[in-house]
Amino acid sequence: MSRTLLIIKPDATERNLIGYIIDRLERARFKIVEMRMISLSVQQAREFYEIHKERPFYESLVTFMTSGTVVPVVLEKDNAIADLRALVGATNPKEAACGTIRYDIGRDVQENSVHASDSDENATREISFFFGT
Ligand code: 3AN
Repeated sequence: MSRTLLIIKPDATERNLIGYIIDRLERARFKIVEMRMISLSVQQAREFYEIHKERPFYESLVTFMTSGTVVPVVLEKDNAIADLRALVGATNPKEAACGTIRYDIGRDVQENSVHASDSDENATREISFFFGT
């Protein structure tokens, strides 16, 4: 079993899609291990996305991620990181495969409804960022 982190982003919480996303995760056999509803401060959002700080979309991403409620969720499953990335789909919903969460509900490349850890190292860092474990 391995663990990964998903975040339900403000564009999805605003459209009342928390239950829908959790249902998709459970149907795909992810176990919900921990979950919270929070508002990120600008400082927290900057720190979380520090890896992107030189990218042109960084400030806009921070503004978006602090614009509403977010729901970080720790998930457990065999092959959790790769399986969650597959379920979530490509960054740009217009390029995401049919049947992925971003294909179904993502708005655009920034407001793409969910975040998913992309490596073991980042999953550990991101879980610890929100849950300190
Ligand atoms: P992913 O979330 O698919 O791993 P990353 O890590 O490249 O994608 O980007 C992190 C987040 O930054 C994305 N989920 C998205 O919200 C935002 N983002 C990525 N590329 C762009 C872009 N070209 N314009 C605006 N926002 C972007």
